[in-house]
Amino acid sequence: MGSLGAFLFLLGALEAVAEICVTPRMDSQLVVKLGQSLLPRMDQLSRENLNPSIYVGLRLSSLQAGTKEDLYLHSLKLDYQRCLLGPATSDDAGDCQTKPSMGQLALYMLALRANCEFIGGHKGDRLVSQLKWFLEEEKRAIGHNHKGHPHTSYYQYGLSILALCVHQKLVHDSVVGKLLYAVEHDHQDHLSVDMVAMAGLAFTCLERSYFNSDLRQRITTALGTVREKILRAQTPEGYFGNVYSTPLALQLLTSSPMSGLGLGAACLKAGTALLAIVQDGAFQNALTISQLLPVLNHKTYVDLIFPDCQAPRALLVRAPEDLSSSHTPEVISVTLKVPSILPPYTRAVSVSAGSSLEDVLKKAQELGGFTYGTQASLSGPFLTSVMGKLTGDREFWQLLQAPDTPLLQGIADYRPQDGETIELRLVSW
Ligand code: B12
Repeated sequence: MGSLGAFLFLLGALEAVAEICVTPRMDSQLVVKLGQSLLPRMDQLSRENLNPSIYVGLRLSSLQAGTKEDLYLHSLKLDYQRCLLGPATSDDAGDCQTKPSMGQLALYMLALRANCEFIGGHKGDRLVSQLKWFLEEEKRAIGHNHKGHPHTSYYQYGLSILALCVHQKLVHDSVVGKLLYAVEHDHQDHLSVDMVAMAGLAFTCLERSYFNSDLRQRITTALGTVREKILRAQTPEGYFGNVYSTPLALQLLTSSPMSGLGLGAACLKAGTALLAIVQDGAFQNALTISQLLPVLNHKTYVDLIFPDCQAPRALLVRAPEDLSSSHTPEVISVTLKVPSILPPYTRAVSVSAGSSLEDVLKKAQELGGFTYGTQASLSGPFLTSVMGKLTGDREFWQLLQAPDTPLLQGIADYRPQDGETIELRLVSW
């Protein structure tokens, strides 16, 4: 081969590499730190705190929590089976007031698969039937003309199809068809990056498993659309959507077999931005960490079709406690604003530096003239009501940094700075 030939060959090879979605390797100590932050969460085995996403994230990571991990799965099994299958006796009612949702059941099924179990037997079959029934209900809510919306979201819809798929359970074409339609007709990008990424992961599983063969062409095309939407949503910093949707977006881009133009460079940029912000401590929330850990181990939820339960994983040990002396905390002032009510509410609240937004809300409530309510979720406490005002259908209390910047974290994780104004705004989604 002449030197020109060699050059062209090299160019071709480089181009081929550039088309694969690879992310830079993260410092293993940083990965361990992320894993360690999940350990205290795994000691909390009450109904409200159990989180199947943590188990899935850990099993697809390069880390393990030893017997704690086994106990966690055991607790998940007891809890989910009791709450979903148990008789609704008065004994149970106290603990199971909130039954797992469709998406939570789907995550539980992913957790079982992450332990290389196939759901089966009488109890397992009932759980599968429940998930299929949930999906049928959602399909009905969307309606035959696609004018309606799922009661939950297309995120949970996709997650549920994915969970059934990795357990090799067939889902009716008409159910998959609703998700395909949503992706195909999302011309104004109403679906968030998280939602399209989850839909894409479900489609990838169906495609790889040769399921829904009559829809094969539409599934392949929709996967192309998903990839394009995600690439188009890349921010100048490199994130796909925002920092917290980037892990799922990368899961999708690394799992889909076909590569698009510029994919390699886009993934490299996203991966580099992600590593830098992880280093800065942006990932504190257990759910977001659980979605990130597989990416750092070059794994995705689609790998749950054939999980590798023998893969070596490093044993996590608890991090030594931080004994740095605590000096008298500085007091900061945060202004809380609720314009969506009558009369509008505004008040400056004093809290110690480093307090969470939830601490600010608590303090405002103690001071009087302000009330709020929350509901536990896998992401932490979700703000459900302000001044007694509950949200209507497809409404939520949005958290913003005034004047108009939506927060990227919930009330328990966000820590306002001195002089900041936080607005709680009732909006439709
Ligand atoms: C759908 C969705 C919503 C919907 C939920 C309503 C519905 N009917 O589904 C709406 C639009 C209301 C919403 C609101 C918010 N969301 Co949201 N949401 C999601 C999404 C796409 C899926 C959640 C889900 O269904 N999970 C699966 C089920 C099985 O888990 P679950 O715990 O049972 O689900 C419930 C909770 O997730 C809760 N919820 C939804 N978002 C958030 C955010 C926080 C912080 C909390 C505590 C709870 C919560 O609603 C779900 C349905 O009940 C995730 C994406 C992701 N990657 O996880 C983002 C996500 C969880 N949301 C996020 C954020 C930031 C918010 C807001 C704080 C935005 C804001 N500035 O106001 C608000 C919450 C404000 C509040 N009132 O407390 C971030 C959280 C990042 C983080 N650091 O933790 C994510 C990861 C999206 C992102 N990429 O930024 N969200």
